[in-house]
Amino acid sequence: AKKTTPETGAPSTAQLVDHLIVGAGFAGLAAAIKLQEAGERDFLVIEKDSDVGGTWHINTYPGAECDVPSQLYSYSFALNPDWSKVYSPQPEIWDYTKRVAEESGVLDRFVFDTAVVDARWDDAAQRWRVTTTDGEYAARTLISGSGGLSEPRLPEIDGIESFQGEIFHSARWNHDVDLAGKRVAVIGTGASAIQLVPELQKVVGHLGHVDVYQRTPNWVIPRNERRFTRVEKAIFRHVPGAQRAARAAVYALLESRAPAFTRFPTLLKVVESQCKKNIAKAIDDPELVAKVTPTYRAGCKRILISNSWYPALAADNVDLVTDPIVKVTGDAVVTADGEERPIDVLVVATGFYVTEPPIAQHITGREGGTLAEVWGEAGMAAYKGTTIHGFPNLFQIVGPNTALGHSSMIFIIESQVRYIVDAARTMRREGLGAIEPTAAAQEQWTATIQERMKPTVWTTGGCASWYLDKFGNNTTLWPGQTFSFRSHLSRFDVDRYDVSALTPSNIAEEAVA
Ligand code: N01
Repeated sequence: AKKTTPETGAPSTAQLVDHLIVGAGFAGLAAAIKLQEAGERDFLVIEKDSDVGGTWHINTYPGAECDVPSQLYSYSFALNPDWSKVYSPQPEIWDYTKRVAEESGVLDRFVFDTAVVDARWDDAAQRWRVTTTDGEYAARTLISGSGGLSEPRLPEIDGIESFQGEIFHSARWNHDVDLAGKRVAVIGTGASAIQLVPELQKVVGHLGHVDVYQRTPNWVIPRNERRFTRVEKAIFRHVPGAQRAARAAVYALLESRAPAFTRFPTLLKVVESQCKKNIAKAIDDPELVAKVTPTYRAGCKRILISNSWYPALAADNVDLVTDPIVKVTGDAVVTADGEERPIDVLVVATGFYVTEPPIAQHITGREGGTLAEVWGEAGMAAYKGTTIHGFPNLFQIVGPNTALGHSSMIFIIESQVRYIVDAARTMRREGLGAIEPTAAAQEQWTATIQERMKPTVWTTGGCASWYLDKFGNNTTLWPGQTFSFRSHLSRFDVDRYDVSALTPSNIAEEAVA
């Protein structure tokens, strides 16, 4: 990786760069590759961790796999004929991102183990002044691919800091802890927990025990899992168009489900009956059946897929605890019914900061307020989920209302990256130093989205979820088909932006650099 700071201290001047990309996950990597292809070669990628892969590098808990079919969970420009299974395991996805990064020839512009400390828009220079843990940059555009689900949220539970055993979050798995024979508590029953508990149940063995603390049950449908055969892989590799056709079929199937989430939530009853069958197959105990059966509409929270979750809960060495946790002591979890369950290890699978993304605290816009302050007052909002009024030349990949409950985020990421690359081209062609969506454009976009949220299952389904912010607005999901998102972002619509020409002094600054 390129070093920008002498070993002995900070540089006297910031490094000028056209595009500074934050994050080396699927989003940042796609931005780097596509900017390079477009001839925008002056970019750097800043990554706080030690490798590419983002969430697929960090989340190494046992059982970590993708719940989107592998055919769709890859870049359209780098299909992978070698996926081992219908749903890929985490190590394979991480390897894929490493391979794509290497083969695309962008890796020499990645700066690892470096975090953004502060990013401020300098209106006079028409640049982002960015301070990192390893040097300073002055960037024409700031492209944030820092991830929607990247900062672990630890539960606020009385006494949790006094726990004397090992404690870790699902997204920061401590592989040094030998779990065989241990008494382990898992707090949370979301997408991460349902993958890790069945593995944990096996690892602790008959001498160990797992207590799973559930606040809200999820709808969990069967996972249509199988390995790809050698013949299939050979066809994907050698028959032109075969893998693209398989991918298109998966895409069409997933898209056909979108209207049930957005316009016709009663259709999701079908999912509920699938899930109830999934429960009945694995669990006999009527009390446990009642505990795991949700009372809200399927889809209101993310629908989960697993064949091993219910069997794990029914196992002899697992207890599902639904009494609310009141406190954690030095060696036990205490629930409202007065039960105290002793444990050696505490795993918190309690999710992420989503509607208050931590990167927003570090980004200061044209008016001097941080993005966290602006979003804290009114909720997250961005024009087309990507650009933000008051924050010129900032592009947020996986920004507000871009996440999906039904399909692959990589499709969304590629749509946003196309828009960003077109913006960069437009700026260069038209000699623009700054672009910023007008307040009216952003307000109109946000109002339309919030209107479209009204009939969706996320609003009407009768659950509390991380999709909703403190005002009760869904500022995370895209309320429609993914192809309509792509079509909205098919070209950079400069007419919805306030623009300013590159100033002569700034052109001179570039010439010197
Ligand atoms: O986190 P979550 P996650 N006391 O926020 C509970 C993606 N993902 O890491 O439902 C007790 O969904 C909380 O309870 P409740 C995917 O998009 C993808 O599991 O809020 N419990 C919930 O059960 C997913 O949606 C894959 O009542 C507390 C759990 O903790 C997203 O990541 C795999 C609590 C948190 O669930 C997040 O999933 C894994 C407290 N104080 C994740 N606080 C793929 O396969 C929270 N909870 C691609």
